[in-house]
Amino acid sequence: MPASPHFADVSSGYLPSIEAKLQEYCQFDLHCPEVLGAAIRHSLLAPGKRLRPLLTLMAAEACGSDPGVALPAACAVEMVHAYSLVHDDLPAMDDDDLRRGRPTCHKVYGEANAILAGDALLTLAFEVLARDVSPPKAAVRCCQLLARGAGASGMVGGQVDDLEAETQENWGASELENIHRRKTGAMLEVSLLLGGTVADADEKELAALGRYGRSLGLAFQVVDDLLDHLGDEAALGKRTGKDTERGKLTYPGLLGVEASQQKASDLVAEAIEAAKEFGGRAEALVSLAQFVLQRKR
Ligand code: GRG
Repeated sequence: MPASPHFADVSSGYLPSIEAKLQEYCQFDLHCPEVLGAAIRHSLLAPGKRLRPLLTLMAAEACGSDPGVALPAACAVEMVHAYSLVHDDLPAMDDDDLRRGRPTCHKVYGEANAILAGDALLTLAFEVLARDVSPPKAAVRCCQLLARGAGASGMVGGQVDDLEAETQENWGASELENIHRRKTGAMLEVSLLLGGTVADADEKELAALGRYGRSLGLAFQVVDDLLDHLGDEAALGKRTGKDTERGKLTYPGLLGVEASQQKASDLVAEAIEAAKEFGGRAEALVSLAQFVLQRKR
């Protein structure tokens, strides 16, 4: 597959509007306690890659819409993602000190405030969708899709099984795939479906976005496991090697490094194939898929 030197250029066309809108949504009125606003801003405005909001804008564009129309939905997805990272870093879960190159939310603001900042980010996402997506029918559909992707049968359920996997010695490749399709993949897929929904995509387009998202979501996780295994903490902005330390089920652990790299490459090729449905309008989605394979953070 050809290299993707252009992803930085491609994404720079979308990122400033995402950052500006996230900033705008962090201007709370006087009813928000100062420490809560600070904890939310610490987590949401930290330098993440913004892959999920990028997917939302790029999906809307692939379906023929102005990507700007998808900004509220894109920010809502990033809010849910930020909440999941804050909660995942807590001592009761992954117990991490570093995230996005900064001290984790609970390290700076304490555990109770970190839990509450996560709760507030999750609820803010649905406020944004309900208020800022139009027409109302699209807003309702976006709320439903995001709730399903983030909830018990999606990200939260995947996280529960991921924690459970630490004590299940006979779980293998199919259990691992099942975990990651929900824990990580569901949110990546829903990011695309929200973009398609605000662009009023037809069934065929939504199905192609779903195929792209499912393949990309799993590829993203295989690469995430590889990055944790091969470990460059400075580039990643978080601790590495933790999965192996805890005896977690991972792709390099199960398949080895080379077969995992091949699996990620095959999945990205599948995603790119699905994006062909959109012809030239999916150039950005193709570039993002190549970036996922080559990313170092
Ligand atoms: C706590 C309900 C709950 C769920 C947590 C998303 C998640 C589920 C846990 C995060 C732990 C983790 C490192 C998962 C691997 C894949 C992943 C989601 C990585 C972080 O996403 P990136 O790389 O991060 O897109 P940035 O910081 O760039 O946004």
